[in-house]
Amino acid sequence: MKSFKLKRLFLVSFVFIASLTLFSPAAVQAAPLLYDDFDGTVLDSSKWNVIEGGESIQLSDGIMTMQGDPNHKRIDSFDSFQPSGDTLFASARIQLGGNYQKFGFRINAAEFSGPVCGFYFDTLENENGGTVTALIREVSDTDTVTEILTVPIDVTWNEFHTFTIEWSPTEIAFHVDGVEKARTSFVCDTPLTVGIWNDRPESMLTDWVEVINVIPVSIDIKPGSITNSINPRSRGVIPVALLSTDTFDAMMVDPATVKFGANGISTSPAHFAIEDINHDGMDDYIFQFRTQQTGIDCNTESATLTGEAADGFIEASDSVRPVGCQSANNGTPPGLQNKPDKPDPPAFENHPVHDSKPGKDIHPEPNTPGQNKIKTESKNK
Ligand SMILES: [Ca+2]
Ligand SMILES: [Ca+2]
Ligand SMILES: [Ca+2]
Repeated sequence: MKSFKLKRLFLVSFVFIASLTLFSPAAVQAAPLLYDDFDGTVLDSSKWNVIEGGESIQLSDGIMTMQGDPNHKRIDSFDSFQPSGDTLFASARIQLGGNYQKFGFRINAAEFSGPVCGFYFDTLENENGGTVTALIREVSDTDTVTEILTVPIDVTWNEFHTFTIEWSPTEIAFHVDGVEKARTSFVCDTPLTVGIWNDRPESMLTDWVEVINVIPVSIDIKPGSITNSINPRSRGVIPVALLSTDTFDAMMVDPATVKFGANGISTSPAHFAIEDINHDGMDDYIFQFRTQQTGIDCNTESATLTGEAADGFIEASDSVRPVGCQSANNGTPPGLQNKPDKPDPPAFENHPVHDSKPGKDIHPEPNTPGQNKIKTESKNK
């Protein structure tokens, strides 16, 4: 009898999950605005305009090498780009080998006259090598060059790194290997090309270049909690809601492309479900990510969700507050180590969810240790 009921429950659950799977949005592929993996034997002349030194540019095994002589070698994208509400991300996987090697939007703004801007990574001339500088330069009507940002960043040369420039309508940020290194408010409203430049005999190798458009979306880490306390040592999962709005339908996102994390690390969801999390009449996604795989540590202040939708890539961040990080013997009374978080609702335990690994049960992240302690203590008094 009991076994029959269990079997029936299992069957009902299976049908429900199967039907959810059937009605999940079809896999969508967001197309980059520019992508070149440098496969082939010659530079793709539909994507790149060789400004100087074309004879020094070679393609082999999926790598573009700029080498040869001390003259300028430079290619610019034929397309120019400009963020319009969304944010542009220009990335390249590059191996630097010498001074004066550059990647970015309108490399060397200084050589243009009139009001133009340029932002790029530049190895500059330096004595020691191994530093790339995040640069923003603006040239005025009177050809005056203003340096908006100059931030040296240590990198190892003769190794591949991923350099990314994040260009929103109001800010520019520089990332190396997924970690943000510099950010400043800066408005540049001219469409710009993406360029690669090598001005020295040392080789500069590029594995790929990509420019993508990212639609800003809204997420809620730990729905129901404002502080979003997370214990980085937890073996549980972190619930993250991807919310629909009047201008964005979360259902257009392919859940298979969603990732979440911090500090250059990200992970795919262990579970997901469709539910109107904020009760506004529009379906949202609720994802659960294994805490241990998110890269969130005791110094993390925010975490980011990324994914692909039908008409572009999505990205959103929300704050996190690491808890349970202080050692037990640091002199702080345990109850004062963490302010009590607003109690989280039992949330998603009662809702059917997709499970990428059937049979494995993952418990939602328990309340923070500080919170439990305070509750227990007040009960005992
Ligand atoms: Ca390649
Ligand atoms: Ca929250
Ligand atoms: Ca909703």
